[in-house]
This record gives sequence, C-alpha cells and structure tokens, in this order.
Amino acid sequence: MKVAIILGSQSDTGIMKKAAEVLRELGVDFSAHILSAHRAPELLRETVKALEAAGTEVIIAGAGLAAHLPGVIASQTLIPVIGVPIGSGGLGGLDALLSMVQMPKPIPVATVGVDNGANAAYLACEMLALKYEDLRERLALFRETMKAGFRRNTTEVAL
Ligand code: RP5
Repeated sequence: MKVAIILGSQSDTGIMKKAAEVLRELGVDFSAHILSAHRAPELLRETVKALEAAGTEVIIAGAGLAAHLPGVIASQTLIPVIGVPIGSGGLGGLDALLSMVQMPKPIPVATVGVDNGANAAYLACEMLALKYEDLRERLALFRETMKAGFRRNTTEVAL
C-alpha cells in the first residue's frame, strides 16, 4: 500500500510532517514530494503520472493561500486526493480550505481541517484498510488504545 504526500512548498513541512508521522506509526509506506500547481505545472503533471505508474493508492496534498495543488492533482488522476488546507496566508487558512472543499463536480478533494495533516493520514489509512486486513487490524487496535486512554484520563477529574 502506498501513499504520496505532496507539499506545495518547503514551508509546509511542519504541517505535512504530522501526516508522515501517522503513516509511519501505522506502518504505511509513503513517498513525499514538493510540487506546485502554479510555479512548476509541468513537473506536477510528470510526477502524478510517475506516482500512478508506481501504484500509489492515495494522495495527500497540502497547500496554503490559493491552494490549487490538490484540485489540480485530482484533475489529472483517478487516485483519491485528500487535501490539507494550510494556514500560511493572512486569512488563517480559510482561503486554502475553501479552494479545496469547493471543488466543482466531478473532481472532488476530500478536505480535512486547517493544518490537520494528521487527520489526512488517518483518513488515508481508513481508505486503505478497506483493502488491507493487516492495516485494518492496526487501526482497530489504535482506536481501542485511544478509547482506553480517554476513559482512564476522564472518568475522574480533579477540579
Ligand atoms: C502555497 O503558498 C504553499 O503551499 C505555501 O503554503 C504557500 C507559501 O509558499 P512559499 O512562498 O513559502 O513557498 O503555494
């Protein structure tokens, strides 16, 4: 199972690292690339074709500002694209969020919350878990561990 993480700029690294950490924790292989829909559109097209040829199953793409990156990728492939809006501009990420979530049909971008790189990776894992039994088991265990921790920490609180 393969995921590609695509960043719109080196400056998106801090947020997109969170996706990489989750994928590593859940044992999912990934490659990471910096690409730009505006600054280097030809390279973007070539890389999407190469990712398809390599058997990539989900793409996570994060970008800020006008954030066309995930939508442009989605327009060039049938691989599902999860968008991470990044709050790198003066509008707190609302600009990027709207440009991803408001994609016209039939080119969707499954969009997570602003700066939520981790959730993009969890969603990618859930998609892949439909096909990979071992990943489904790891995800189920992760959820159980989280629930148990939540119970332990919240049944009694000192106020
Ligand atoms: C977007 O513009 C990138 O995704 C980044 O969030 C933002 C700023 O990019 P840099 O000017 O820091 O390269 O394309």
